[in-house]
Amino acid sequence: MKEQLIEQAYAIAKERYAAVGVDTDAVLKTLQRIALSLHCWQADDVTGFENRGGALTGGIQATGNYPGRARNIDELRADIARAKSLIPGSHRLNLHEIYGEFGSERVDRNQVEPRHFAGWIQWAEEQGMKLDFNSTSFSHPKSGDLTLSNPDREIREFWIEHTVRCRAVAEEMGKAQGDPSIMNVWVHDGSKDMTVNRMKYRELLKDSLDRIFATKYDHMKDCIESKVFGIGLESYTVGSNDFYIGYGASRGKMITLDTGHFHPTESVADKISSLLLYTPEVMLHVSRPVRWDSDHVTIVNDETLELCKEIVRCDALDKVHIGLDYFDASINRIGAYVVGARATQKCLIQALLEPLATLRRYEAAGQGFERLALLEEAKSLPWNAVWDMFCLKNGVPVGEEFIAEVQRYEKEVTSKRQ
Ligand code: RNT
Ligand code: ZN
Repeated sequence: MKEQLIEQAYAIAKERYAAVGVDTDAVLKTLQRIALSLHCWQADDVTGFENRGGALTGGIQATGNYPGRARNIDELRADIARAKSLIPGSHRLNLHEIYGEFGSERVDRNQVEPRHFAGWIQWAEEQGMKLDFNSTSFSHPKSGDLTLSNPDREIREFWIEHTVRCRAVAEEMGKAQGDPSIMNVWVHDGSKDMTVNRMKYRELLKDSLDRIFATKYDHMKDCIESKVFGIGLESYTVGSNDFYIGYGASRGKMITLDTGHFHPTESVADKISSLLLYTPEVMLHVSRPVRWDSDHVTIVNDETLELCKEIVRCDALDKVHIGLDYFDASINRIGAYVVGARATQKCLIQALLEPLATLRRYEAAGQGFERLALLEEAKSLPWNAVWDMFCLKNGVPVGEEFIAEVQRYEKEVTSKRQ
């Protein structure tokens, strides 16, 4: 009965969309091809497996202490697999260096090797997931306020070595999976109070990056992520937006746009078209800033919708890689994965269902009223019927049914963790 209802609703939606020149079957096929890169760090509040017992540093914070955090690799993998089973489509997994399989070995950041990720490579293959990667400069005794831009040569070399090794790990991942692993470099480097050395730290960061990227690889791609400020580093960020755009454009590197890393009224969606003219591809960290870079769970909101619409309007689905980046420790963590991933897909489906050809025809003819009217009408076209069909086709719970699944996993698994 339920299935029949979904099919009936889809048939009506299909006709309704056809009337505005949109092919819903084609949209379903396109959405099927869009892989989100799921961030591994939502399952354990960005803790990782180094067993240092240290706090999360580097200007980021996971607030809340909802019970059930993944405490080890097996739990993290089980949680990700569970979340994945409730998200339609095939997706990637984004690992941070601190999630390596170190066992009882004490492996410092400048000692990491591809072998520490062999287990992940194997697991990901079994799961049908491809891996992306991140160097980790936070939560370490040598993190301080400055890493790759540190004037202390020894500390700077330590982090250069770390990042160089991380690229070698990403290369191995890419080779094994027959598809480039995308490696993100985000460093928190900055200053709490005013600095009189803005240029000096940026010169050092530029030099470190040049050294890090000196090795050319064929199976990994680099991306670089800016931000406005970190907690405790409010006055100056070495890797600002301007810094990385200049660096990326001059070196042909991908820019990572984290939706929480800009001034609150700045449109991240508007950046896609400009970046794609000067940099080869774009990486996204889809998040939800609340008053600041708070990393709340992504939801369907105007910002995420506009972002997805821009990707489609720029015809850039193959050039924009969509990763998630949030960490809410105050609610069920598996549920947080599912809500954020599905919200991103709901925005994508609305973007794909936009009656773009007609809208562009209106615009070309200077018909501003008609363009505005259709944009408004498009908001209430039955996209949810197409979304339900997508879930049904993918064998995942339709609509709010996934809530019970998350609750069941909580009862059976995560609530038993101390
Ligand atoms: C921090 C950046 C960065 C991190 C992850 C854990 O502000 O957004 O991407 O969230 O690397
Ligand atoms: Zn980010």
